[in-house]
Amino acid sequence: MARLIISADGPEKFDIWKKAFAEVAPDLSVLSWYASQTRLQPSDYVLVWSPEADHYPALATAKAILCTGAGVDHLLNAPGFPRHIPLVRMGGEQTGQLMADYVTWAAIALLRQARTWAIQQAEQRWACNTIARTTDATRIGVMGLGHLGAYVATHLARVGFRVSGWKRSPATLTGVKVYAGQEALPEFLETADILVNLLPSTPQTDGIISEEFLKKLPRGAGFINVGRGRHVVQTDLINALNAGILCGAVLDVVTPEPLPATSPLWTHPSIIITPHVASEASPLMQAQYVAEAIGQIERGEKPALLCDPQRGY
Ligand code: OXD
Repeated sequence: MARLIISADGPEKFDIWKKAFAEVAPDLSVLSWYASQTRLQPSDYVLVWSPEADHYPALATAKAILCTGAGVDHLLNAPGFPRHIPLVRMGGEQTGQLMADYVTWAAIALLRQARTWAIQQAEQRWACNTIARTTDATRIGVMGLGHLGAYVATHLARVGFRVSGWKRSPATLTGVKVYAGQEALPEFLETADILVNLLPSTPQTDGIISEEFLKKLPRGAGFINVGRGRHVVQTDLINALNAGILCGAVLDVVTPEPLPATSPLWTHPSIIITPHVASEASPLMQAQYVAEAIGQIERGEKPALLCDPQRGY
């Protein structure tokens, strides 16, 4: 029987995880990382989010590490993290659906300038900002067409947006015009009334969203960040909003997290902030995904979201 040691979310959440795994994978033996009797064996799987550095030597003896995050940059970039151990990112149907729902909400919030309504409500002020911008007349560009990006882009196309996507290598996606490679990036940006960032965080992509970059979008475009805060040069984003280069931004990820109370992002009249909550699937759905990935590894198959440490995601 395969064993899964849970370190994710600390000792307090272990019972929730245990119950979820008991429901979807009763054959899996589930133990807490924090129980004094738990000793990691080389055939063990470990579920983590952001383990302490002093966990790394033990993690280096696991059969595979599974992460509750869709992004694993925080692990791959951490000095001493055992990059040689197979590492699987979070995925699954519900993770994709939640992200697609979030981005749809954020895009419509940008179209209708929902931030203005929230400000007016806080001030108890009735002022009509009727804006006749519709989904079918809006071009939305999804940057990063990995597991989540592809899910989001096809969903937005079903909702009625005019959708394009950008990735490093060519691909086909139903209802989505795909731009591939560095040379196609300017054209992709020129045609995005709303830009959605879903790139992985790597040394090549960190800081990519600068004022210069945002100027390549149609003037007054909207921006949604569900990738990483590190992708964005924060002062450039604020400058772009203040200069009308962007009409608004919805940020689920920022740097640092949690965002300090002193950050100007909190109070900017064109920014909506959410606390990195776009796509966290329920423990049951995450458990199901993890159990499936473990099953695949046990059968000698390769899980679809197995990381390539060289690539960085
Ligand atoms: C992430 C996540 O990796 O929320 O950002 O899953």
